[in-house]
Amino acid sequence: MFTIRASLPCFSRALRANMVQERAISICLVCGNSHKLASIQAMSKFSEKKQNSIIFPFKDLERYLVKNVNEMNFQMFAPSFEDIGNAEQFFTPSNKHRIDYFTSAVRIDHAPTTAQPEVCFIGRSNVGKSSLIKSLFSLVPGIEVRVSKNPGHTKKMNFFKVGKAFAVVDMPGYGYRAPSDFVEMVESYLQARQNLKRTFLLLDASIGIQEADQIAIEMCEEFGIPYVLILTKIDRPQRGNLLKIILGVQEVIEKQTSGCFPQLFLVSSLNYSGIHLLRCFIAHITGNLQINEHRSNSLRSVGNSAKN
Ligand SMILES: Nc1nc2c(ncn2[C@@H]2O[C@H](COP(=O)(O)OP(=O)(O)OP(=O)(O)O)[C@@H](O)[C@H]2O)c(=O)[nH]1
Ligand SMILES: [Mg+2]
Repeated sequence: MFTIRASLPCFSRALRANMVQERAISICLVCGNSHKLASIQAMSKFSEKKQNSIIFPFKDLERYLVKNVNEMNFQMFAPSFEDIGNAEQFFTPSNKHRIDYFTSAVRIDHAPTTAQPEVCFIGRSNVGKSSLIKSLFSLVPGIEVRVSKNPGHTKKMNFFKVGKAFAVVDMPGYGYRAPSDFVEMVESYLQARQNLKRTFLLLDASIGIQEADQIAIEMCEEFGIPYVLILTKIDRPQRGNLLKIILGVQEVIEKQTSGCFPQLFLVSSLNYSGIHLLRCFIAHITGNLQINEHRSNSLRSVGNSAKN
């Protein structure tokens, strides 16, 4: 059986060398005050160009791509502004649509039995999983998603309920300071969870695919689960480096994967780049949002190639 654990010692050394030595400060960020870019409505104050570059971060970069790069895969999921606005309602709480932290589990048999479709976020510790979920839920006053500068902060599988529409699971990270029961917890979840619609595997935009990430990709392939790669913290690298990383990851997707969605998603939880698009994607793949027919065709063809 595949295991991430085999790579941990060497991964841990590499990561430790790269880590900024920071003291253990745990930050609990409570999303009470909405960021000026958190909602489509709030963004309407900004120019169309700015809105476009926040919603479709790849659009800002495509003019720098050399001509022989196939841009198709970068734009497979390209909903309209209207679709994106419609998706936002699923991330906006109301009396009839409550969005909140639900429960935590350290074993698959302790996970809640829910019928709703579920999506989960996996990746190296510190890659930004909890921060991304916090940004997705930034329109929910008082919801608590804990993020930390310290790797290995999230120790359990944390379940968030999004009304009756779907559930979101924040996973512990692999690599440095991963919980000792990580493999048993996460692998069993990924293999056994019947309502798991999509797994989002996060990669750091400044680093790209590391050895442990490669193993995680192979794990998703072996399990036959549909998954999507996301580059996090795209606010950090310089444009040239970001493009290099994007092309490298895209090449891995094309050449080494079959269950991975062809389009790489780019996000920054700091400035909301790509967050609205990802909300729309989640609403769509959980079966809550219909989008333009010709676009959803390309999605369906991908869904067919993997467990859905
Ligand atoms: N600049 C920048 N920093 C980010 C971004 N996303 C997360 N961070 C920072 O990265 C650090 C780790 O974030 P978390 O969201 O806790 O990472 P995680 O993947 O949940 O980590 P574990 O729970 O330890 O596995 C924190 O200091 C965040 O503020 C981003 O988009 N841009
Ligand atoms: Mg976390």
